[in-house]
Amino acid sequence: KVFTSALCTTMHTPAYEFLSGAETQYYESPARLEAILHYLESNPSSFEITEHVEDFGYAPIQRVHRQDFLDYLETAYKEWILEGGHPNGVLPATIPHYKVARLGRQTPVNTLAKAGEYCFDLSAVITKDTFKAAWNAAQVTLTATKELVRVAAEYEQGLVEGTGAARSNPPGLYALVRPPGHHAQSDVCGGYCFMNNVAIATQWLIDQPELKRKDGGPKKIAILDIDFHHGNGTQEIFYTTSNPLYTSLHTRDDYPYFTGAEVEIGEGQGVGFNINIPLPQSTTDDEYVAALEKLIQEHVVPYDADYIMVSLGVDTYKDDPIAGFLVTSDAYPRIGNAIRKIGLPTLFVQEGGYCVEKLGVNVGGILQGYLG
Ligand code: Q9C
Ligand code: ZN
Repeated sequence: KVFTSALCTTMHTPAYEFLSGAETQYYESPARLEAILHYLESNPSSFEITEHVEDFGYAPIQRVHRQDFLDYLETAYKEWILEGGHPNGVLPATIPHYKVARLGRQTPVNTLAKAGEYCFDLSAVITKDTFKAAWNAAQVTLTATKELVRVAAEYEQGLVEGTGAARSNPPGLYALVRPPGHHAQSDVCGGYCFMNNVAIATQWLIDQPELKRKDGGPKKIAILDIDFHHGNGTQEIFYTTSNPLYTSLHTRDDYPYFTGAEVEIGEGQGVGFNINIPLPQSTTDDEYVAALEKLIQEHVVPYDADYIMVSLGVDTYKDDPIAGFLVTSDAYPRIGNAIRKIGLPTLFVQEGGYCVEKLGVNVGGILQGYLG
């Protein structure tokens, strides 16, 4: 079952961004979602699409993001325009680089300064409706997560009574959303991401009082981040906790450049619950699938989670315009199948992937591979 919303394609449409200093089209575009939706709609036997979105309000978002950051996201564009900013949207001019910040780290005086405080790069343009778009993506993801709880309970019941799906056919749902989330930290946006959809949904699952493991503790979640880029946002949000487990396959030789090393293992209670597996540029199908299977066997399965959250990026694809792996469309069903073999109820949440012509078949390939 696929959860999405028309608002994902109508809201938040910056015209351009900067890549290697040059002005280019904004790659994180509505056309991405339209392409995926079109593919899924053309395979109605596999996918049921719903635009039903529940309103979970502000609380689950506030559990993950700082209020001053959220206030900034909500008000930045209006203030930016009043201050004479360009209508394309808010981007920082000065980011408090740590070498400068050690001299002084004063309170930002206007929106251009706040942009540096709350945004870490030049690829998260805030437009008139960016806050609403990010809010909507979070709500769609939460709606799908609530449904995951329901189908997971049915699945468990079926396993116990031996009536339902076998362990080899765990339920899977998909939140088809934009803007993506995994680069958004608790108090800073970047990398096309404003609110961290996967983190918000994961924390919501952990917070549900009626959802308990047999030992009485909260449900355990393993996050599997298969976007080409490292999910610095999700890592930061959960860096000091043992639930969820964050795992990521990505390259260290590209954006966001400064995070994603294997030595980033977590802190305090979180030590051992942050797993980064960097892969070289030009990684191929077999190399990628082997790394994924190893990650699953060595880290995800032993964690003994109740649910899997997949940060589903297909910017691993060989022709992605901003990435550098050599993964072909043949690999995506294999990736989906490897995730299915974990045997746990899974929510796939859309992150990156910018080769619009192949997004449908690649995302669809993962989902079909999961369904078996
Ligand atoms: N030379 C996601 O896939 N700019 N974000 C990259 C590369 C930002 C990617 C510049 C890329 C962000 C969700
Ligand atoms: Zn990405």
